Amino acid sequence: MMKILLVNTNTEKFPYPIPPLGICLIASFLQEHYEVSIYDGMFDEGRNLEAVVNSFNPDFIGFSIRNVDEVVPERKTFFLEGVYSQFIAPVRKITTVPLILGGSGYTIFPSEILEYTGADYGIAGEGEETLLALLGKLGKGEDVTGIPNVFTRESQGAQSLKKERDYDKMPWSCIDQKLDFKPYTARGVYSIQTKRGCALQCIYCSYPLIEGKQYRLRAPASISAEIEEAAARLGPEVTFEFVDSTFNEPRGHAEEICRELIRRKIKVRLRTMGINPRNTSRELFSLMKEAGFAQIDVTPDSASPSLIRSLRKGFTTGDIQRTANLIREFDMPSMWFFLFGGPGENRETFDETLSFIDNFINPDDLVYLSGGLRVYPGTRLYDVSLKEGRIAASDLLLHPPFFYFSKDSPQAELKSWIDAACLERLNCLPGAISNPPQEMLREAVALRQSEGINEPMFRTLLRIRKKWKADGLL
Ligand code: B12
Repeated sequence: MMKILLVNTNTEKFPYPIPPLGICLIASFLQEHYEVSIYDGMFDEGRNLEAVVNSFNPDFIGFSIRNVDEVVPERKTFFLEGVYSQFIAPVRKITTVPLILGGSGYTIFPSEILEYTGADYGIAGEGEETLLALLGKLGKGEDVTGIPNVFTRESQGAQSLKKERDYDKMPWSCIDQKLDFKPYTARGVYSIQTKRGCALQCIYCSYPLIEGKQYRLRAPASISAEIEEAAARLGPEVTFEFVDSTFNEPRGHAEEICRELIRRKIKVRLRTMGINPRNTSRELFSLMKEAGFAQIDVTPDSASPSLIRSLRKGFTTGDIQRTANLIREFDMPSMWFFLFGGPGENRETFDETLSFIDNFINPDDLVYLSGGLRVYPGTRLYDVSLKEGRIAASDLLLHPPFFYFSKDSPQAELKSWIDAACLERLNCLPGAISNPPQEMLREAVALRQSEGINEPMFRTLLRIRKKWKADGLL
């Protein structure tokens, strides 16, 4: 059997270390045909990679590239520098076997990243079947040009993020059995996907480019069975996190998953990002609460009617108001995310969103306010930026990233609006502030231990922030 080594190049520990779901799914899929080994760079950060390559002696090496930058205009981190210097360059020095790239970050800039790293091949989009096809051809010494979604330094296969195969038939990731999962359990997240694809049309978003526009759903029974088995292995401390772009799309799927978890009486802690206001209902929140959701992220971006339209969010102000009311009714701890500066943003639209925050959002919930939209090739915002002369067709956009700010909400001004809004509202933070002060974190940890508090960390931090304010410490 030929051998492939899959390398997780993500070393980012913020907001917590993310287990490499993508390569674990690929490993499960390939293991029938290849001897697969995973090198997880999250904690080892490349130190033992050369030794692993020398002892495993693979025929192929795949690198998963997830993050390119932080998507924060104020911060200039370029993750690819580390991906290259800690992982790809040292491996390139000691072996001539084909180096193959893939991952969500890679998929946004396939030719550019291939060029930057000097790797041999890249796969845009989901990796399972395409990698199997590529390895098959490489193993037989056949020509690989023309395989859909495969990039070489000279050519690119027709890009088609279409349905690869019924996603439901894919094997499970079993992440905790594929790598040393212990370090991940400190913050305790087992990542799980309930579908692939995003049919929403938000003008700046890369998700449909990465996953395709067509939903491919996993059966709720299979999702619940995976959670049940993993929970039995990992114990009650582990949180299961849904990593779908939007958990409650298409309507009905999230509800079915919750029903299945409830039916099986699985007692686990769940969280999800990407609750879209469009399909929320009393039934959804009631089921989520009963199934064990301890925390959700809500990502409306704006509450201004004209911005919601300009960003093509696909929901109405009525939808977000209903969502906020339901969140309060069910006391579902939530982190809200707003993104200012899109086409048409001005002081008035900014204030419309602020007044929604003041009137509807639970003050015990955390609200992030960010400014500037990262422009990705292939998005509608890319076309707008080109048309407005903000970027040129020759701009690479990989690095440095370009952020769009409307002409009536320029970067410096928007930052001052956001900073002022956050000073007045204790539950609001600028998106650029990623870490709470160390002292606040220490106090939160101590409080949680002494009082046996089990709420989401952000709620404890908010309580301490309010106490500090009352004590004149802020
Ligand atoms: C869920 C998610 C999060 C969650 C993660 C929760 C969790 N438990 O995992 C949270 C909210 C915490 C988060 C945080 C961040 N995220 Co995020 N996140 C995502 C999201 C929506 C899904 C990722 C995912 O798990 N997909 C499911 C798995 C199965 O897919 P996958 O890993 O991509 O793998 C498939 C393919 O890519 C491919 N593949 C993967 N590896 C390989 C390797 C080879 C060799 C091959 C051939 C193929 C291949 O095959 C796999 C299976 O089909 C993506 C957007 C998206 N739709 O992809 C953004 C995304 C990855 N995030 C992004 C960013 C920037 C971040 C942050 C840096 C943001 C920040 N400022 O905080 C942090 C970094 C966190 C960290 N420690 O790494 C960007 C990265 C692009 C960029 N500009 O850098 C993305 C693409 C969103 C975007 N803005 O466009 N994120």
